[in-house]
Amino acid sequence: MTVRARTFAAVLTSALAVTACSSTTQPTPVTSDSVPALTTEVVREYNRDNDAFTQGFEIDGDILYEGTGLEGSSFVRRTSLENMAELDRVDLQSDLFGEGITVDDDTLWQITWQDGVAIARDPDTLAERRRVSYQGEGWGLCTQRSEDRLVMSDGSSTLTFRDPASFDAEGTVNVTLDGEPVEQLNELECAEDGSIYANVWQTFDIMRIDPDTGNVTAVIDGTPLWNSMSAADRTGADVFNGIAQIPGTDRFLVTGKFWPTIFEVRFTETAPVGQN
Ligand SMILES: [Ca+2]
Repeated sequence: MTVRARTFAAVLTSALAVTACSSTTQPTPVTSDSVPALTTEVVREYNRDNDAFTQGFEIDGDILYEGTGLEGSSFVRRTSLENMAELDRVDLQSDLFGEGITVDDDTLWQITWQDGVAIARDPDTLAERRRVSYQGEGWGLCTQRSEDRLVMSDGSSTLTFRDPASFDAEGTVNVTLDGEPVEQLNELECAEDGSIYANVWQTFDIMRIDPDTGNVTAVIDGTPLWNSMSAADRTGADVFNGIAQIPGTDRFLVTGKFWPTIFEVRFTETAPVGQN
């Protein structure tokens, strides 16, 4: 595993071992008086194998697309939303570390962490069509159809807009909360309401972002999802990562790296009685 992959798991593993499931050493949720604090209302849970180091998570039609990471074990796959059965899987060449994925019409883009390579694939077969190169690191990726652009994160507070055909950079926006940069933006979701949702690496926070200003408009705390998993399910699980809006709904699928659970959630101001 890489340093990046190892850190969170080591922190949480040691925290859980020492404190016997105390939450005191878990990442502290970011709070702000200026934006709503949202939580996760769980609608449904899906169990699955914990073999996915989830980096990219997106739904197109009735297909859940997922890209995973780590050198030597990165893959991209298509899963049926109806029954969560895996339909197709293609491994990345072993020296590439997969990161975010997104589908723009007839192209699935898959980026890589430090390889500077973006791969364009056929979304129906996952077959590789071509590659382009880019500068810097690749973390998260999503498609803003209304703006005809891709949005990409690189581990900093900057989001880069890209042409969906050429992958050329067309501008950036700096993401801030109360005027302060929000670093380590990871997996992205371009939501139907125009917002961009972003996991923040090594936390249970999801930021809702206005892509025109970069302002965070809400902070979502996913800690209850982690706390709801059994100790066995947490074993080997890594950071919270992966957000995919279910088209036409206010619901999202969220998960984490090597998590054995996908949670179908709404982001709500307060969890209803009996939830979380
Ligand atoms: Ca996504």
